[in-house]
Amino acid sequence: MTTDDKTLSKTLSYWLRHRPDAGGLTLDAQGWASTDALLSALGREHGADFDRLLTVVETNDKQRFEFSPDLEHIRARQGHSIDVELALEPTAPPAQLFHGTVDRFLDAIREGGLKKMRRHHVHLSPDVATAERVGARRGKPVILVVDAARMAADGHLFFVAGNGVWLTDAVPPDYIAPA
Ligand code: HQG
Repeated sequence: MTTDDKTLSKTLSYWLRHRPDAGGLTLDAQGWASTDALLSALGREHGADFDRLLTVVETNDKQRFEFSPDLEHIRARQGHSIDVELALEPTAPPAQLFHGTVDRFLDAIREGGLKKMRRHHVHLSPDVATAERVGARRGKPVILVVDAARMAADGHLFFVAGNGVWLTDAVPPDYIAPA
């Protein structure tokens, strides 16, 4: 991604996950915005057209966004702070999932488990390398292993976003171990 594409991607994240009003957009209950409305806003603020948008969506390092099959709507695949219902089906998770965090949160996580904080779900990674990248956004990454199989057996629901990020409501401390 060029720096410009990165800026565009950050704008998309901001509008489609957190502040659609900042781009003059409205999202439907499943988080979809009109591609045309988005293009108008992007044209105004970034001089970007449909080809640019398509490139940014397709080459996005974490496949954060998706188009509807007819390309008329676009949404963020996960990571919202506003109220959207992604309509994901509960899915059986792999035996283990991983969470990348940093040292300063460990006491609170040991005490209260993983919480969704400002997002709609706790975000978990399918592999250690991905969890390391997530944790590294905040400092030296610390990897936690989540016993997803036992959680699922105990009735906790898991969802997987189209880009492979696993989502769950909360992870109680008992299911968390250091890597
Ligand atoms: C921590 C990015 C204290 C948690 C990434 C994390 C991911 C606690 C932070 C996605 C806690 C929340 C999500 C507790 C959790 N006490 N701290 N009880 N429970 N935390 O950003 O997982 O680039 O909401 O460890 O790549 O870091 O946006 O979650 O450090 O996929 O597409 O509280 O966001 O993707 O931070 O990242 P976040 P996350 P995008």
